[in-house]
Amino acid sequence: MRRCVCPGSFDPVTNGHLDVIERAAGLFDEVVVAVLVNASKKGLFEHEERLRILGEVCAHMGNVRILGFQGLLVDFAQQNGIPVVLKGLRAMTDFDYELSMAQMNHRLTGLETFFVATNPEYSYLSSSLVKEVASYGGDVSGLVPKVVLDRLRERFGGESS
Ligand code: COD
Repeated sequence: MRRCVCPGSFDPVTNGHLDVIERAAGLFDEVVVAVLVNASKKGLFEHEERLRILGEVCAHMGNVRILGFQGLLVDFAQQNGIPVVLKGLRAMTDFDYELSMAQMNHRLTGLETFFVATNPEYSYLSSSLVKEVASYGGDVSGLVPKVVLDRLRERFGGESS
């Protein structure tokens, strides 16, 4: 069985993340979306809520599982028998950091990293920009799933409906 992991913070999940997960689901038999528990950084959304939202927005993909993880990604991948990380690459600004992580992960356990080029529609999109715009009441519709839009509206109000 061909398996890959799509890791991230997903705070919150955006349509850019979903595009990558959907493409991964078309390429692999099973996709594990691994949601980082970052003890040192408090997210806007609690870890449990990020898991729940991802479960909801990925429910139409029968071969996608959502799991939390902490510690090193290579350890999580090894424990779950996953040989490949699949990531989206947005721009040259992503490249240096993603390349060094891919090389370090390969050195640690042989974990391979595959990249898919971001959909141009989402190439500027990040969770942090979504949070910033929504926090000032800006409109992020079309950039995040409806369930995230609703949560942002509850949190910040504004036009994110
Ligand atoms: N278009 C396409 N892809 C996108 C987009 C977009 N608009 N936005 C995000 N993505 C993809 C990218 O592949 C990105 O890597 C991934 O989604 C996750 O994005 P975020 O922002 O949710 O998550 P990050 O960047 O905070 O996640 C970083 C990891 C959790 C993957 C990383 O820190 C990690 O592996 N941590 C575990 C500890 C570890 O092993 N450290 C050593 C690494 S060598």
